[in-house]
Amino acid sequence: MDKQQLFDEMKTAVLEGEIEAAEEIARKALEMGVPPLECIEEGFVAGINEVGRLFEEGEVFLPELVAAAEVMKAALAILEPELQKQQVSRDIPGKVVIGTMYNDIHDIGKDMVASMLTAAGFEVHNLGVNVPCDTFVSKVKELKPDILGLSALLTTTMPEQQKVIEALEKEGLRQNVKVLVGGAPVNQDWADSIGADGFAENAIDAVKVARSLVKK
Ligand code: B12
Repeated sequence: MDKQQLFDEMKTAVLEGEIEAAEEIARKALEMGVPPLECIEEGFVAGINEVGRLFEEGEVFLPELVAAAEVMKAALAILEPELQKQQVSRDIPGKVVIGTMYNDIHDIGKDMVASMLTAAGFEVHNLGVNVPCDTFVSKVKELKPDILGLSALLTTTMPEQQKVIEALEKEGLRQNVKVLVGGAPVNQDWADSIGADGFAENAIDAVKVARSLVKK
């Protein structure tokens, strides 16, 4: 079986909500020496993006979306430890606090960012999902991170990113921390308009941007 066939099977497993098939193919890919990041990006993420497209077009519904997300999580549970093993670096470039905005429960992408940052050596504190603005602020006070990562997957939760930035300003904490925003509906224009310090489109770019933010 070649790599493309493996990736196609991963995509199919996500589309069909097949957890066991996904786990099996993820393990097989690792045994064959396929880099875990390639499996995530070319196989599983491709699958979930396709599910998102079908959902938008009204061809699949919430239960399928939930099933696809569960498959994705099961596959990531196998692939991410390998990713971290392969990429661990010794220096600690900085401390990151990351979470998904209030009223938003999407965490697959945010956890990938957290995982890639951990793999790149950052000390990462993952606050989870549905994080209220006050919690972000109090964690910045308590943990004094170099970077605060804010993830929004819904257009309705993007304004929460702005709210957190404003709250940090109000508390006199804004100068102490770089704010990095992301999530599918977020873009550079939005990041600029709310006064964020950085935006990244995916987990790989997130590491690049995070590195450049801690250098500044
Ligand atoms: C899986 C999924 C779900 C799962 C989430 C499971 C989970 N544990 O995360 C479930 C089924 C629970 C779900 C629920 C809902 N969902 Co949903 N979901 C998706 C779907 C298909 C995929 C999201 C995903 O995981 N993508 C894969 C990851 C790898 O990509 P990602 O999240 O974009 O993350 C990458 C980047 O954005 C970036 N990134 C992410 N976070 C951060 C943070 C930082 C700091 C940085 C730098 C970068 C970064 O890096 C990541 C890795 O590369 C998307 C469609 C899509 N294609 O986005 C819809 C989607 C986001 N959902 C949508 C909707 C509408 C909903 C619901 C409201 C549905 C409903 N009627 O109930 C609920 C919302 C519940 C809530 N309050 O949050 C809409 C949002 C529309 C909009 N404009 O707001 C979408 C776009 C589907 C659609 N096309 O209509 N969903």
